Amino acid sequence: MSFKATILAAAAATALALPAFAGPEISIQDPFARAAGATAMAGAAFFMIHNSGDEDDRLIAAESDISKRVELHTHIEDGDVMRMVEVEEGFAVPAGGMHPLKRGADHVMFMGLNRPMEQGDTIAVTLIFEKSGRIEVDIPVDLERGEEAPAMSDTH
Ligand SMILES: [Cu+2]
Repeated sequence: MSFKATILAAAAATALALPAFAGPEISIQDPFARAAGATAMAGAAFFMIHNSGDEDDRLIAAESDISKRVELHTHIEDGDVMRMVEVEEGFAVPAGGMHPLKRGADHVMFMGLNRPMEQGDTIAVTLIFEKSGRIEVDIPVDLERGEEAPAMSDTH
């Protein structure tokens, strides 16, 4: 109840501060990346996408020199196993909303690593949005994070 009230108050304050703003307003929060395993040829990045604007947007691609390919992936249930698939249409971020990328769900996938992802490294990633265009993010490698998620996201 009070949490909701806080959000409404924050939204009202933003509207007052930016009366003329129109369009999506994207910010990336709490990013981290990890290798898919100790000797992995792949890795993934996770973060929260916020859209504080008044228009929907969509993450449609990502680029980085960490790997030969960078794809937008999600996990789907295939019988009793989880399988990763590329999401061609990308991830929608509604106006005034957010879209989480997290382990076992939507993520940015690095395939064919050009160098190992070491704890403490930072990976420069360009996120490409349908309307907001290119947004550069420095994503810290944190191999110890997110272990609460099912380990099956490490199996590919
Ligand atoms: Cu993946």
